[in-house]
Amino acid sequence: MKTRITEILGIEYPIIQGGMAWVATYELAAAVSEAGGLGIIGAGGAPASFVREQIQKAKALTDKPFGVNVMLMNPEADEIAKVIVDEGVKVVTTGAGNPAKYMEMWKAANVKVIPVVASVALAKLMERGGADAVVAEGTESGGHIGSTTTMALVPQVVDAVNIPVIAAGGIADGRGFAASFMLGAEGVQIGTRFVVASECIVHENYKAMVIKAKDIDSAVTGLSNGHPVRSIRNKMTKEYTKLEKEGADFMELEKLTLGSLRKAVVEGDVSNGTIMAGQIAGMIKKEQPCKEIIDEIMSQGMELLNKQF
Ligand code: TUI
Repeated sequence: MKTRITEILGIEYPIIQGGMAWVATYELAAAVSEAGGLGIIGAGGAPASFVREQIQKAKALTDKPFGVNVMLMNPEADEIAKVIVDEGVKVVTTGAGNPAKYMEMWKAANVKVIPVVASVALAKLMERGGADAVVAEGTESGGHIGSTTTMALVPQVVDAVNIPVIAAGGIADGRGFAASFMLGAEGVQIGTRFVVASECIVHENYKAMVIKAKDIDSAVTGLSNGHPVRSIRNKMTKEYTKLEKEGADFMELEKLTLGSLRKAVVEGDVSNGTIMAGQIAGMIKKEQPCKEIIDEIMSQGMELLNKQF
């Protein structure tokens, strides 16, 4: 399958793995790239030195292109932006902010820049700033989210920009893949399904929570401070919501979330930790290798796209 996305990125299938903080390590990124998609290392809130090591370890596992996601609220985002250039990373995605101040440096180094956006306005701004593509991410996604659904956001972004659009949010199988293309996307970004990939290093308790989750089991915290985050409902989200109602200050809440994501991913503490996952978790039933996930999505997706009604 050839789209502007496979061409620009030099990949076999237009499937990009979400750059999930703590979850998307070099093991997962390398496995997705080896399987023909685009693996992404999620820099999340990590220090620049850690991100450099992750990049070097991914290079040791794959010769195929992979990317790095820069979470723009990371206090070391400036340094990480430079590490990406230094290490010759081919693709960068960004989240939770506007990457305009890094665009010139990345473009000069021939890094493909794909900002993740949750609105038409930011998509247009990014196109004007020289982005190679955008990920239009709907509110179905896990983690930091916007408010518009994938179904409504993707066609509006497709109409607003000339660069290729990658759909994200609520996509986990061939049906979501085919639907995205019907909306005008030229690629998909998939996060939650890769959380349960065999190569994903999250704690088995985290994977079990994603597999166990039903359609209505996610909660959105942080709406009151303008930084909404979707995760699976548990003791942590209930406590966070209570603190929010009591008027806790933003930085206090932010620290709580970032620290608790690590708690769930690394320690497997799924009651005090944050289990970031999208609404599609309810459909994900088992752990599988990345190659199997990608092959399944592609064969089901292509069959649907070729179907005559
Ligand atoms: O970034 C994401 N998803 C994320 S980042 C993350 S790490 C984190 N953990 C705890 C609290 C906060 C962050 C977990 N998941 N997705 C892409 C995305 N970007 N969704 C929404 C946005 C976004 C939001 C506001 C992009 C830009 C924006 O403002 C633009 C501006 O002009 O500042």
